[in-house]
Amino acid sequence: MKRIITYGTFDLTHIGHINLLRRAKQMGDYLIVALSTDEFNATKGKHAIFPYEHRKEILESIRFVDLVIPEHNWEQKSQDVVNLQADIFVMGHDWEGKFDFLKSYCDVVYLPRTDDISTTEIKQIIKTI
Ligand code: C2G
Repeated sequence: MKRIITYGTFDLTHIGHINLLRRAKQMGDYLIVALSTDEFNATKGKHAIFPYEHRKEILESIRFVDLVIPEHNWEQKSQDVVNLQADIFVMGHDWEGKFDFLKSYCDVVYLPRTDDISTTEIKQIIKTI
C-alpha cells in the first residue's frame, strides 16, 4: 500500500484543492492530509474563514482523503512521514524545492497548481459582490 501525505490550509475548499487531492491520491492508495490548525495559520499570517474543525470535516468528506491530521508547525513533516510511513510527499508547485529535505525520508513531488483559483482570489471576488 503506497501512502501519500500532503499539507495545507484548505480554506474555502475549491477546485484547486480538489485537483491537488485527486492527483495526490492517484499516486498511491492512501492519502493523508495534514491540515493547518487555526493557531498555525496565525503564524503563517493566514486567517482561515472556516475554522479548523469545519475544514477537517470537509476534507474528511472528500472521497480521495483517507486521514486528516493537524499541522501544528513547520517542523513536524519529517516526523509525520516516519510515523505515518508515508512513501510520497506531495505539494503544489508553488512550494517547489521548499521541502526537498524530505527526500531522505520519502519521494517528494510538486504538482502543477490549478490556474486562476485561490482562496485569496475567492475572498477578493466576494468583497466586490
Ligand atoms: N493548490 C493548488 N492549486 C490552487 C490552490 C492551491 O494546487 N489553485 C494547492 C497548494 O499548492 C497546496 C494545497 O493546494 O499544495 C493547499 O493549498 P493551501 O491551503 O493554500 O496551503 P498552504 O497555505 O500553501 O499551506 O506546510 C505547508 C503549508 O501548510 C501549505
